[in-house]
Amino acid sequence: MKTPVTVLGLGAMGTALARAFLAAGHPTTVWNRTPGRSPELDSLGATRAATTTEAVAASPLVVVCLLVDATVRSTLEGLDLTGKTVANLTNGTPAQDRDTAAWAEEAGAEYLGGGIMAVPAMIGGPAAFIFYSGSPVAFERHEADLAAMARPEYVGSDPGLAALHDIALLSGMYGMFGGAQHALALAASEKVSAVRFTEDFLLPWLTAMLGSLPRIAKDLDEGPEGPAGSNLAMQAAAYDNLVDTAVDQGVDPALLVPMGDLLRKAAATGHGDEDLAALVPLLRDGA
Ligand code: FVH
Repeated sequence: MKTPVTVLGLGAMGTALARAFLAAGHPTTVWNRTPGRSPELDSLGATRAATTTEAVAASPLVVVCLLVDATVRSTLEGLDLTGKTVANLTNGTPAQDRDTAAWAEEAGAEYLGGGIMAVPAMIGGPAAFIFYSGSPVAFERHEADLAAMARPEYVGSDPGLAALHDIALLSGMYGMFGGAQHALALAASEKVSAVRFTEDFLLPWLTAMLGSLPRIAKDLDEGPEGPAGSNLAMQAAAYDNLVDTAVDQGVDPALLVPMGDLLRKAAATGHGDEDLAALVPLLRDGA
């Protein structure tokens, strides 16, 4: 028999997680603040708990997927978590996860912080993965159970590390989408078809540029291998044209400006002949 699991929170993501557990044959108890949400789970075999006490009592593994960290704390407040593994997949900061871990352990639980790298439709599919950090014992005990939702990636015993990985990837994603949205606004300023621009040019270009990420990472870990192919002094000089074009076309340059400032700072502080990897230490400690 598969491990019984409880899912607290039946928003879009919690519902997808509960569905995945049911599909994998786990006895699944669900609870949501607003009763009756996601009625399709009933016909799939979920057991609805009327209270959080009932929900937590039903399973050794309690997966929490609520709106924000404060919601998690108010939902779990006062519950006896003795002997439970709490896998908190709610988006939060590393500091919030460390605090919530200490608090949950005080209430008797073993705690795993989590970061879901998927949208609901991807849950249970091959591209989805979830970062975990915190109790190594709890992770080892439940790794196979957690795999029903998405590939589990354990990143360390510090409960804040999963959130750090999650937030780092989301930061990269928003930078990427911000850049793409700016490009689309420029294209739209001359009534260029968004579909053609995206499919024929933007996507292939961004895909090709993403191919340089491993080289940037290697430069960071091991130091630059050779002279920069696209030095930062050149990039800083050319970057003014990006901002000027945005202004000329009536597009808000707000998303572009900080990168220009950083490139100029790099050039002004002796990194002009280096490659993009040199921006990472500048961002981290201004060096
Ligand atoms: N959906 C996504 O694409 C992303 C993918 C990556 C991970 N995130 C994070 O997952 C958490 C839940 O997100 P969600 O998509 O399920 O969000 P909603 O559909 O808006 O559902 C929110 C649930 O939270 C419950 N809730 C809100 N406030 C309270 C409260 N004060 N007390 C108890 N529960 C609360 C809400 O309940 P109800 O409104 O139905 O009563 C939903 O169950 C989130 O951290 C994402 O960042 C999703």
